[in-house]
Formats: sequence, structure tokens, C-alpha cells
Amino acid sequence: MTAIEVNGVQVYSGLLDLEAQRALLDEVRAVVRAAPLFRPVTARGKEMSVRMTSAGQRGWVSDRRGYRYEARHPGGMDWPPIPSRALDVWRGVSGVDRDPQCCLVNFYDEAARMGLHQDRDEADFAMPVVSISLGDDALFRVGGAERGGPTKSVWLRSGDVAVLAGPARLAYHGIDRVRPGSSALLTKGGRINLTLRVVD
Ligand code: MD3
Ligand code: FE
Repeated sequence: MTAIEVNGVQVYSGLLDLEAQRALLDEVRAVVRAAPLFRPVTARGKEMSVRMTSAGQRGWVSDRRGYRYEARHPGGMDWPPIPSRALDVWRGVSGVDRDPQCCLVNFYDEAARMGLHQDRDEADFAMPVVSISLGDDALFRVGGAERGGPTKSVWLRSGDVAVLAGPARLAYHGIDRVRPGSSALLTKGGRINLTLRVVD
């Protein structure tokens, strides 16, 4: 499998075929049943447009106290196990021998966006982040490690896998928009992104 490179981010396009996407989606549905999606609130009290939940020993949360990883869902339940098929992807592309502690699940409806940010809540930036896209296409933007620098954009499609490692691990990145109706994978449309992370 060959990857394209966008500002140091490796994108494996079509790594998961339709059957693999469906099987992974079934596992993600089980995660969402056990640990429902919620809408995080930023430290400034603004609701995010993306809804989220997590699987694994750690889950990412944000509320008026700020961003952090927690051992439990805001509803008090344990996070469910990381989908086995997401772990398989991590083991195939991450290049490290540790397993991830968190699988963050982001759900985008047609109005959801994610502003440019860095992922800095993890302890060891030598550990990569692996992203798996399911459902509608999304316009992904990635720059460098400095805010305000030049950026490049690429459409992420269902079944694409991105590996954020090396200098790109601290790149600014975000999702500008989702293209409604571009995939039939999700019954009611929308996009799911899974990010696998080593946290501690
Ligand atoms: C580049 N998610 O959850 S995935 C996030 O599609 C996040 O939901 C986006 O940014 C999404 O934090 C983008 C691709 C991605 C994920 C993590 C990165 C790109 C990254 C970390 C460092 C650099
Ligand atoms: Fe991010």
C-alpha cells in the first residue's frame, strides 16, 4: 500500500475496502451504544460542532475545566474496548510496538467542523496518531508546527487512513467541511473519524 504525503502526514487512501469499513462501523456502533456521543464544551463555554466519545483505557473530554483524558465517560461509565479492527489498522501502520490507549470517535454531521489545532494532550509526541475516516468525505487541512504558517488541504474519504508521526505529529490541522451525501456507508449520512492515541 502506497501513501501520499501532505505536509509530512502520510495518507493511505482506500486502505479499508467497503467490507472492512462496514465491519469496523459495526464495532463503532457498539462503542456508541455503550458510551454515547456527547458534545464537548470548550474551556470558554462554547459547544463544539463535532460530537465525540471514546474507547479504550482513556477517553478525551472537554468541559469548563479544560481538555484532558479521563478514565471514564462523562456519564460515569467505563469506556468500552477499542474496536479490534481499529487495533489491526494501528498495528499495521503505526510503526511502534505499543498499542493505543484511546480511540477517539468524532462524529460530523453536515454542519460540523474542526478548527485548526494541535494535539498536545498526550505525554509522548514520539508516539504517532493514526486516523481512520468512515462515511462522507471531509476536507482536511494541515500546516506546520507553528500557528499561522502555510497549509495544504486534502479530501479524506471513507476507508482512508492517515498516520501523524515525526514532525507532523505536532502539525496544526483541522476539518474545514464535510461533503454531504458523498458516501452511503452511514445510514443517515455524516462522517466518523477514529483517532488512535497513546496517552500516558
Ligand atoms: C495531524 N480529528 O480528533 S484526523 C482530532 O478528522 C482531529 O476528526 C480530525 O484532529 C478529524 O484531534 C482530523 C487527522 C489527524 C488527527 C490527529 C493529528 C491529523 C493530525 C495529530 C497531529 C497532526
Ligand atoms: Fe487533532
